[in-house]
Amino acid sequence: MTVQRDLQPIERMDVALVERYWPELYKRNIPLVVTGAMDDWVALRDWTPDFFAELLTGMEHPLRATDDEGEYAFVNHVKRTIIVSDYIRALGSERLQGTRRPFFGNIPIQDPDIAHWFTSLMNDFSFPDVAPERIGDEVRLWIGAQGQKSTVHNDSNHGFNAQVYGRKRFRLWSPDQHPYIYAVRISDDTWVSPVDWQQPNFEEYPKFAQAEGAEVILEPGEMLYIPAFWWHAARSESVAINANIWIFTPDIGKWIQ
Ligand SMILES: O=C(O)CCC(=O)C(=O)O
Repeated sequence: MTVQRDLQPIERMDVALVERYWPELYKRNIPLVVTGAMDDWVALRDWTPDFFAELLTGMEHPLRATDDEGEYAFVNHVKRTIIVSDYIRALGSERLQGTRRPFFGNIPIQDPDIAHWFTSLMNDFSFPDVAPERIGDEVRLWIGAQGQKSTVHNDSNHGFNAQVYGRKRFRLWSPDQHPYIYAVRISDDTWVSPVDWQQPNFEEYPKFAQAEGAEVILEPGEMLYIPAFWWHAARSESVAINANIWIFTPDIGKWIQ
């Protein structure tokens, strides 16, 4: 039987050290669990499913029809418009047999088309003060049910993903693990893997067994630093609310293979 390599833990570091030693950490190019960065976040106290169900009353939004990103990318490329507050209220309920929910995730809350829904939240969080050379950033909101999962992909920017509510499992692989990931390019700058990283089919993807990954389950108040081009995937272990920031710097190009 093929067995996956052991997963490595991810180093933890207080935000004060992350901010102080950022240039060195940046050069090291490894993920970190950043602690203490959310101690003052109003979001950590206030953001719950009920809070968002109330805040987003009246919002309708087109979403992927499945909260399994692998299924969306490779099987069922469909979106449908949902009433967001109904979706949020149903997050804790059982899924109907054999069905998946949509996913109110990857929501660009500064996008002018929807920003008015989120104006009152903008002082509820602040991400670490790093990357002074940044040429832009983007904050996104993710509210999903237990079992929501993203597929293995990478981003051409640095990311900090903050666990605001519930728990989320993150698996990461360094860029040099690319030969074992089977990533395919599905758009200009999006590379994703068809491998189900939680239940890999080693007959179809035998090299995935050699991939050396690291894993953490983020608890509320913890934040994960994902360096640019690190392969990563996530799964909600409970109803989960996350906010993340993508930081763009001039030195990052595109992933090219
Ligand atoms: O939460 C997820 O499902 C994916 C998060 C992610 O890809 C990111 O933070 O860059």
